[in-house]
Amino acid sequence: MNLKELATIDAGLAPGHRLCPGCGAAIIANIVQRVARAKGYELVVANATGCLEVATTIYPYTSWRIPWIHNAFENAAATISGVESAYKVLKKKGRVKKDNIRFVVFGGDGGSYDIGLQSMSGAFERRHKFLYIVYDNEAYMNTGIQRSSATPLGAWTTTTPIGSAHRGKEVERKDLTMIAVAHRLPYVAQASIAFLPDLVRKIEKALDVDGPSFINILSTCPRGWYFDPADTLKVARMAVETNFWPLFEVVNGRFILNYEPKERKPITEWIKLQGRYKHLWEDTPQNREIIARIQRDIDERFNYIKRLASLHE
Ligand SMILES: Cc1ncc(C[n+]2csc(CCOP(=O)(O)OP(=O)(O)O)c2C)c(N)n1
Ligand code: SF4
Ligand SMILES: [Mg+2]
Repeated sequence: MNLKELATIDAGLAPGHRLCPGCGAAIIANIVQRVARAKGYELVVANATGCLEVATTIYPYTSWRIPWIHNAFENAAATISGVESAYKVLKKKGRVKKDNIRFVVFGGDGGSYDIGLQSMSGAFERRHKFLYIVYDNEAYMNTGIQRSSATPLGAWTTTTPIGSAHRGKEVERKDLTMIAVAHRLPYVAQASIAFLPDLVRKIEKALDVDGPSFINILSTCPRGWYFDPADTLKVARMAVETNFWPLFEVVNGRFILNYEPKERKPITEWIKLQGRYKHLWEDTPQNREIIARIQRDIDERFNYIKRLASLHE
C-alpha cells in the first residue's frame, strides 16, 4: 500500500480528541482506520476502556466516525464475538448484504495482558473472524500510571516505586504475543509505529485473514514514560533498534523475523530516553546489575524468536 496515498485518506479519529500529543495510541487508531478504508473495508470497533477509549469519547462528543462500542475493561473480545456472530446470521438470512465489514478490538495492555485476557483467549479459541489490536503502553495510563504485566523490568510506575528497598518493577514482562501464538491463529504479529510500511502491511494481512488475527503494537506514552512528545517516533524506533521490541509475524504457525538491527544497540540507549528509568541513569553497582539483567532478558527473548524463525527458513 502506498504510504503517500494512505496519508490523504479521510479516515481516522476526528480532531478534538484529548489523547496527549505524541500518544502512540492515536497514531495506531488512525493508521488502522486508514488502511481499512483504503482496502474498501468498513470497520466495527469494540474498545476496551483505557486512554484510547476515554479520551476519544468525552460525553457528549466522540472522535469515532465509524460504528464503535464502549466496553468494560474485561469484555471487548466477548462483545466483538457477539457482533461478528450476529453479522454472520444476518448475512445468512439475507438481511445484511455487505461482505466488506471487518471487526476490530482495540485494547490497552491492562485490558489485554491482564483483565481482558480471558475474553480475548475465548474469542480466539472460538475462531471468530476479527482483528485484536493491542496498543501496549506498558502500564495502566488512564488511571494514573499503575504497573501492568506488560510493564518492563526496572521501570517506574506509581505501583512500582523507587526507594532504598525497591528499584521499579522487579519482575520481567509477560509475553502476550507468544500467548496469542499459542492459540494457533492464522495470523499474529508484533509491530511498531516507527516502522510504518511494516505496520501497514501487517494490518492489511490481519484484516484479510479468514479467522482471528492479533497485532501487538508498542504504543509510546510521553506522559507515563516521561519523554518529550516530539520524540515519540525516536523512542519507538529505539525499542526496535535495541531488540526490546522485535518485529516479527507468525503466519499459520510459521515465524518470520521482519527486522534485525545491523548492530543491536545496548539497552541503555532505550533506558536513557525515558524518565521512567531515571533511577537507572546513575552508574552504580546496583544499577549495573539491574541493567545487565534487563539486557540478558531482551537478548534471550530476541534470540528465541530468531531461532524459531530460522526453523522455518
Ligand atoms: C474491571 C475494571 N477494573 C478497573 C477499571 C478502571 N480502569 C479503567 S481504564 C484502566 C486502565 C487501563 O489500562 P490499559 O488497558 O493499559 O489502557 P491505558 O489506560 O494504558 O491506555 C483501569 C484500571 C475498570 N474500568 N474495570
Ligand atoms: S497518558 Fe499516555 S497513553 Fe494516555 S493519552 Fe497520554 S500519551 Fe496516550
Ligand atoms: Mg496501558
